[in-house]
Amino acid sequence: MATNVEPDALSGNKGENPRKSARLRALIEGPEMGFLMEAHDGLSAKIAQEAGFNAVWASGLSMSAALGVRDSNEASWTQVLEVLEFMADATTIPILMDGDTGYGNFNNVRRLVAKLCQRGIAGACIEDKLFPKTNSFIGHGQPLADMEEFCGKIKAGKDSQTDPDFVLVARVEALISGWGLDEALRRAHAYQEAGADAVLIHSKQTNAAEIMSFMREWDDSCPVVIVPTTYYGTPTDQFRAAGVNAVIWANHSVRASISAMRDAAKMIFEEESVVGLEDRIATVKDIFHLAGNAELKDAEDRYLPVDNEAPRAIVLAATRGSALGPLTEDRPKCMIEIQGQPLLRRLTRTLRQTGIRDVAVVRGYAKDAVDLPNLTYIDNDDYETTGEAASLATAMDRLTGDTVIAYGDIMFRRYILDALLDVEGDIVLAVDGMWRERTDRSESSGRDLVKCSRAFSPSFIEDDPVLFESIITDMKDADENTGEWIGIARLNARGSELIRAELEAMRSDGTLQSADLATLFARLAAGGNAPRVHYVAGHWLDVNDAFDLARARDFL
Ligand code: SPV
Ligand code: MG
Repeated sequence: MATNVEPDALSGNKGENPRKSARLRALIEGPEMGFLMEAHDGLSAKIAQEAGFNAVWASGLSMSAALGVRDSNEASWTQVLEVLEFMADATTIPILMDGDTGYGNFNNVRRLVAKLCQRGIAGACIEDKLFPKTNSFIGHGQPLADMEEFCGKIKAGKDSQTDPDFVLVARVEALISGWGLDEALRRAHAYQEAGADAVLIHSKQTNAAEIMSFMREWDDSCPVVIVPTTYYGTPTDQFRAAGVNAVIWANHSVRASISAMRDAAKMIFEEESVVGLEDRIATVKDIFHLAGNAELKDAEDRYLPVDNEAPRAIVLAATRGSALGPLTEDRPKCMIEIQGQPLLRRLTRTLRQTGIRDVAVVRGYAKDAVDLPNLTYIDNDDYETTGEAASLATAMDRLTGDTVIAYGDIMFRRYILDALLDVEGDIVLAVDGMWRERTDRSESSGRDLVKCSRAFSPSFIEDDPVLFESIITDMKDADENTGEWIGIARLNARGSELIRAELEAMRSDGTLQSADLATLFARLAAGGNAPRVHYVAGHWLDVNDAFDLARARDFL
């Protein structure tokens, strides 16, 4: 990889200016006290950025914990590098890496710094202890590195950076190891003179007294960074007043996640259910949002070849379904869950199983509640005053080539669509020849009943095409040639063209607004372009009321 390439270009965040390293430098050197939030993987780094932080602390303790190992260099530096790369790809804010002791001597630091620059990591912090390191909060009086040897590491690191703004922070452990303030100051000065861009003065006291003493004595020859993990009770304004340049919240993300994961696992284990948990944890949709799935969908549209052979689908889902009462107060009926999954998801899955990838949904009532991923949405904002034909007209641009039109409130066995796709004809409608059995029981009686050129019989063989003739508007006209259109139509390129033309004609003569689709088909039939009928015998349903909902559950 070339040096100084912004790795987050991979996730679409191209050409951030100024570079991350320059932004980290400004955060540490600037007049305001800056903050860095701990992260330990791509997700926690994103969450730190989402919260508003301008920089990430890639904590050794937290990355180790997240990998299930100890903060004792048990994860190799290249394994840590891999974690850092995910974090950098996932965010646009700079990352200061916890480089522990530099993973060896000056030579290891050279290679580490060069690699970090290559991967777009803005800076590293190395500490004056011995490899393999031990976390500063463990034990007492850990041995310190020889000061001269550590200065050599700093020089080697600075000489190896290929990014001019890369920030090398030297961490002074003298206070933690019990060497006292004078040794801490002596080392801090030596490290600054060796080329460190900032010093991190660490303390494990439960109050900020020794940090404040250090700040009083410090001559400001380079910025100072602190980590108030144990002296968290001190208000940050006191650090500001003392001249601290940056504060690291070093492990709070991993600690928060440990508590949350523990609670969730315990509850699920004990209750053998997630019911009590569901409302308290992030949704799966939130995961998609954090992962940037919308960007991937856009990229698919830009880069994946369009399969012109595969039919597309338009799902009409603008109506509320008021007969379902409170169930459709905050969502249209297509989003009502049938055994845990919205009707629309079940429908789109059936469409996809037959090879239809490109699915557009016309929304209207409570449109924000219709938000399943990987669908294209078209809005009919006049849904209250318009009907199905007007909804379809909002998707006019997509009425090209092979297209399936479906109501958003239906469920059907997949074979029905498979067969429909195979029937020849410009416009083919799936019509239930056994409609009487249905309408005897359902309140939807009489809706979408159509007169066909021949009657259905169970032993029916579609040799001669059956054609759509007219709509039944009065039940007394129903006879043996009557069937119920189930709400699925298949068009080929010519069929799409015919429908487009008819919709335009309806727009011109003022009938578009209130017409339903059966009226559209009747107009086509009257004009000599009768849709073909493909008879089915049940194995589908639509959801209009509570009775239908019960049937839908049985249907599964
Ligand atoms: C880390 O976060 O890994 C640190 C800070 O090095 S501390 O744990 O306080 O040493
Ligand atoms: Mg550490």
